[in-house]
Amino acid sequence: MERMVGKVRIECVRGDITRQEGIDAIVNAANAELRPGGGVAGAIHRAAGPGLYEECRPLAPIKPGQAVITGGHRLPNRYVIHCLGPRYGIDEPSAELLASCYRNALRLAEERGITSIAFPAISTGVFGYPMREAAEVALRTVIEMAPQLESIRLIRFVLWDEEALRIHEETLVRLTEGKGEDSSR
Ligand code: AR6
Repeated sequence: MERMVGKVRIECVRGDITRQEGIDAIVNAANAELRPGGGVAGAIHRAAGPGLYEECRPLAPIKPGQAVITGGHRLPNRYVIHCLGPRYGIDEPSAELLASCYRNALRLAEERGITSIAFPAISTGVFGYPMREAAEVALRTVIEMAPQLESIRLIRFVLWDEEALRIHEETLVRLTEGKGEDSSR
């Protein structure tokens, strides 16, 4: 499903972040060292090939809430934006650090004139952030930033399972009620 916030389309889909053909930049739920690791990071580095880690190495380490940008290598996307999410209950304030990930990723994307970006649910795997709380922070942050965005016209959330998709859809509907025109499908 999708909603328009001003000129920006916000979509929630179920899928694999490494298979987002037609999207300029995908976002990595990275670790501080920008190493391959597991989950989203492992999948992205596997799909991108070893050149991605070569490019990442001099950019590490990064802090919770920070984001850095690299090329997409063998991915179908021109760029990867690597965000370090907070470990829930450890890196505090978690909600503020998680919001910073989304804000910093969108800022980097705007600097490059990117028009479309796909996010996974940062911090909701190994880092233990409850899905509903994370969805609230993520969607609220991108909805707040949408009116200021000049190049970005599509923000896609790529959710791994049905439950995560349902939570993001419900949250997106609730947070956009009464905002702009509806375009549910
Ligand atoms: N596409 C989309 N979403 C996915 C995919 C995929 N291919 N694979 C998993 N998810 P995680 P984090 C979902 O653990 O919590 C890594 O080892 C997953 O179900 O990848 O930020 C790094 O090296 C979950 O909802 O990221 C770090 O050390 C969400 O993506 C650490 O984990 C995020 O799960 C980062 O932990």
